[in-house]
Amino acid sequence: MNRKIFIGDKEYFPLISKIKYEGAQSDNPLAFKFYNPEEKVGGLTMEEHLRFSVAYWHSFTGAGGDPFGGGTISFPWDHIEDPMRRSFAKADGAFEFITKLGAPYYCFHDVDIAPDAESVAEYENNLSTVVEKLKERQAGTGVKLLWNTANLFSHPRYMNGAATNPDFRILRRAAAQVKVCLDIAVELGAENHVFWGGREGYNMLLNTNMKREQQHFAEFLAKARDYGRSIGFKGNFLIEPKPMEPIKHHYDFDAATVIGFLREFGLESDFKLNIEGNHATLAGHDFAHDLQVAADAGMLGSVDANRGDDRNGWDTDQFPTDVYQAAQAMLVILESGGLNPGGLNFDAKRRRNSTDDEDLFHAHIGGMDTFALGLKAAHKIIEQGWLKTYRDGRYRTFDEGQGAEFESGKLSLQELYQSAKTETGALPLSSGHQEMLENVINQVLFQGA
Ligand code: XUL
Ligand code: CO
Repeated sequence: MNRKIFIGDKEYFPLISKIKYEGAQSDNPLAFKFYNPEEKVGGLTMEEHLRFSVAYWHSFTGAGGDPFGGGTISFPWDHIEDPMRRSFAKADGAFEFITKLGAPYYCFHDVDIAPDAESVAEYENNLSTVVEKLKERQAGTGVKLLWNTANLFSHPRYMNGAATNPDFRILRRAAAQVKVCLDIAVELGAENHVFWGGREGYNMLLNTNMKREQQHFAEFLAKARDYGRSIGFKGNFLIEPKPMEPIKHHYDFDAATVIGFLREFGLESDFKLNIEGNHATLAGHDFAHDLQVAADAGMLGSVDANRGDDRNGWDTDQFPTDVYQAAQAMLVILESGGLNPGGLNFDAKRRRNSTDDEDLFHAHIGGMDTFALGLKAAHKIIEQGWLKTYRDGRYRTFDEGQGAEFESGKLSLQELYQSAKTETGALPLSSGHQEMLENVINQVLFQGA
């Protein structure tokens, strides 16, 4: 058996071969226990449902630095001094990893794939050179681009924001970056394009004209939309909500805030949401809550699949391992019709003490197995139908009589008052049966145990 996967002229992860599905009984840590890409769940295979994506920044660029210490993780291309040659090697290593893992998609920021530069011309030149390479690698491996995005938050020039910067010259520089990134999206066939407003917001209100900044933000997004459509970008534009970090208050606070913003500025038909688990929890919501808010508005575009730590309020970007959370997330996703053309992007990083190459594989294998279990559980719950029947039943008083009249707008407050007045005695208390539902979810998850 030839276990080598050479993407370029060198194998970067020679100790690891293609990750296979071996089933729940396997004791091989480098095998899937639950994610079987070809297995059908309902009408689609797991691969088609889950549409996994690897994040270039965490997996091939982030070395594990934190505010208290530098990087701990080394990559096989670190020793290459020339930045362009290093980017090429990184691309080869990335495609080798993604191919060995068997993820169908990847995502990147502009400056993850190529060296940044002060001048737009040099920046564009660096990117387009690496993009040629990525295009070849996509064609050679079949790995596709789920989304790309412009990093409008790392460079010092963006310290006061990009599209919401009080200095027009910074906004204009950010616009140039987005223009280049949209050209790349078309060139590489990206299925979505993400905007994460990492520094779009404020650190203090005293120096901020919030209204003006938000108008600028909307205008910036509208012009990006117009340009993208004019060059033939057909995918979804996605806004990724996050309440805070790196700055005190982000304008894209959570799903509900972003939906209100998009509707206020007439952007709701081109923009959808990219919901990230750890961003939802940072905003004080369950992951499933923000997914549901987006889904209810018809704006659930894609998902950054990760989790935080229950006992702190940081964006720890951990790989998802919690099957309860994954099952609840998949329930919302399946009920809303699935993710396509979005996907499940692992915006997640291994811990900085997970320093072996193998750890990068373990992290992704765990995330993929977790969502495979979540998918199966959610599908079973939907197939059994009891949850929907139960949930619908709670609203049965709105299905007929005055409840139905109220729903269709036919009852005035005066009529509600008159009718309520005819009631005598205490109204019934209807149980929400919370523990019963929790018990049935356990039963679905562990039926085979
Ligand atoms: C940061 C974050 C970003 C976006 C893309 O918290 O989630 O990586 O996903 O810019
Ligand atoms: Co993210």
